[in-house]
Amino acid sequence: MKTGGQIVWESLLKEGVDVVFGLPGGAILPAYDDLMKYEYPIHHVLVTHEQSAAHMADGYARATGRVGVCIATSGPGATNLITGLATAYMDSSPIVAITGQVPTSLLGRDGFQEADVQGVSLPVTKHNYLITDVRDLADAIKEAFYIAGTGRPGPVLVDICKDALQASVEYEYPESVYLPGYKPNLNAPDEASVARAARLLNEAKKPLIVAGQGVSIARAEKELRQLAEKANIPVSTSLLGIGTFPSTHPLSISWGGMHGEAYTNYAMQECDVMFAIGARLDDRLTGAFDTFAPNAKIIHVDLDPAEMGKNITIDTPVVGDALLTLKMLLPQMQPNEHPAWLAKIADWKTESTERDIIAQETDELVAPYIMRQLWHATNEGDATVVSDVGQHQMWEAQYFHHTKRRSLLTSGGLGTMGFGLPAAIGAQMGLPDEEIWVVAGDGGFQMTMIELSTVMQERLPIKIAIINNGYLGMVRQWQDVFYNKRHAGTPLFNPDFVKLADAYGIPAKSVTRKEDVYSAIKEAQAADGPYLLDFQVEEFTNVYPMVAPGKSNADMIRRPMPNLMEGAE
Ligand SMILES: Cc1ncc(C[n+]2csc(CCOP(=O)(O)OP(=O)(O)O)c2C)c(N)n1
Repeated sequence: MKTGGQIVWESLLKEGVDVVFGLPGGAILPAYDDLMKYEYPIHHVLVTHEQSAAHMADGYARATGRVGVCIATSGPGATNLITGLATAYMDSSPIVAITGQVPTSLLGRDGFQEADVQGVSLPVTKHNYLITDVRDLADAIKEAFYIAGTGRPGPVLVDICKDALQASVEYEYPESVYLPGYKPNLNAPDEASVARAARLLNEAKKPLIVAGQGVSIARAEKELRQLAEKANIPVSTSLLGIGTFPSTHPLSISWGGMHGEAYTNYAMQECDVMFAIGARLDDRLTGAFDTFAPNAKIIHVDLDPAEMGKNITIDTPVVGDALLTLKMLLPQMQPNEHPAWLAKIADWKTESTERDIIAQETDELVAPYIMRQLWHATNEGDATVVSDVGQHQMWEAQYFHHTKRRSLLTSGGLGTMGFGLPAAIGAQMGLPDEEIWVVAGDGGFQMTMIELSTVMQERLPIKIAIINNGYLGMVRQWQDVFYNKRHAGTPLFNPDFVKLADAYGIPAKSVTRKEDVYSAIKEAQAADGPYLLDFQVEEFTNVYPMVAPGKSNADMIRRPMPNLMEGAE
C-alpha cells in the first residue's frame, strides 16, 4: 500500500524525474512530508514564488527537451502557476504541474484556499485532472507525462485533493496509457502533400524556408540543413525557431516579423514559394495576415492540424512531424541554384548592414553592442542565453548569432516579462555544465529577481546581464512612435542592482562605458558562481525595424541610414 503522496514521488521517479520546482502549503503538505519521510532521490528546488516554479520547469524543459515538473499548493499557490503554464502552453513546452487541492469534502464550498484550478487552468493547459480518489492518481500522472511530452508538447496539470494524497491504495505504475482519441504517434505526413510540396519547391524561382521551433522539437535540424543546401534555399526563422539553422550559415537569412531583420521581411514578402515548417505563423511574424507573403504559394508543415489555415491561407498543408516530413521530402528535391534570388537578398542584406546601429561611430553604450560582445566573449555563441521580454530580447535575437539548437530560450508567444531569471535557473539545473546567461530588462528583471535567492540556494553559476535603461523600454518605444512621446507609466524606479546582488551574496558590477563591456563579461565568466552585470545603457534607443501592429511587414519603420540620423552633419 502507498499513500497518494508516495504515489506522486514514485510515479515521478518512474518518469525519470530528478528535479522538481515548488513551494509547499497545507493542501500539498502530505506529498512534501512523504518526500522527506521516504527520502526519494528527487531534488526539490524551493522557489520564492510559484510563477517562477512554472518558468523553471519550462526552462528546464526547453533546455533539455525533457518534461519539467513544478509543484504548488491549492488556491493561491496553484493560481500563481497560471502565467507560467500559459507561457509554456503558447510556446509548446512540456511541463507537468502537480497541485494540492482542498479535501473532497470541501470542494465547491469556498473552503480555505480553494480555487477551481481545473477551471482556471483549462484554457492554458493541454490537459488537466482533478483527482478526488487516490486510485486514479497513478494513471493520471502517467497520462500527464505522456500528453505533455508527445505530439505537440504542452503543460498538463494534476490537481490532487488532500484526502487523496493521504489515502492509501495498492500501487502499481501503469505500463501504458489508454487514451482513445489522442494519437500523437500518427504523425507521418500524407505522401501526396509532400509530393506537391516537393514539386512547388523544385519549380520555385524565389523559394524561402521559414523554420520554427517545431524543427527543434522534432530534432530535425540536420535534415533542414540538408534541404536548404541541396536546393540552395535561403532559411529564415521565427523568433522561437532561432537556433534551428545556424545563423552564420551563408543561406541563413535571420528571422523575420515585427522586429526581425528588414532584409528577411523583404524576402518573405517577395518569395514565390514559402516552406513554413514547425512555425505557427503568428501575427508577430506575419504582420497583417492578409498582406503576408502576397506572391507566395505557402506550404505549411505542422504536427497540429489546428494550425493549418488558422492565420494565413495555405496552399499546401502538410500535417506531420517535421523530421518525418523532411525525410520524405529530401529524396524528391532536385539540386538547384537560385543565383538571381540569392543575389537580390544579398543586396537587401548589405543595405540593412549599412543601417546597423553598432556600425555607427558613437560612444553611447547601447544594448546591441553588448549583445555582440557577449557573442564574441562566449566563443562566438557557445552558451545558452535566456532572455526576458522587451527591447533587449529583440536585440539579443538580432545581435547574438545562434548556431546551436535550443541555445536561445525566450517567451515568444505570451511574451512574459519575468520569464528570464527563473527559466535560466531551470535550464541550469538541467544543463549543469552549460554556460548560461540571462539577458533581462530592468523592468522584467524586477518581476522575478526574488529568485536570486534560489540561484544562491542552489549555488548555480548563472551569469546575469541587466540591460538597464531606466524605462519599460519596449513600451516607451511604442509611446514614442504611437503616443506622441507621452511616457505614462514607463519610467522606472530601480534599486541599485549591484547592492541588491550583494544582499544575496552575488558578486556584481555596474558597467557604463563601451570599452568596459568585454572585460566585464570576461570577469563574470571567470567567476566561479553567479555574477550580475548591470549595464547602464542609453535610455531612448529604439529597436528597428518595427512593424506597427496590424500593419503589413512591407511597411516596416526602418532605422534611418547613418547619414540621415538625427544630428548628423
Ligand atoms: C508580465 C508582463 N507585463 C507587461 C508586459 C508588457 N511589456 C512588454 S515589453 C515591456 C517593457 C519591458 O521593459 P524592460 O523589462 O525594462 O525591458 P526593455 O524593453 O527596456 O529592454 C512591457 C511592460 C509584458 N510583456 N509582460
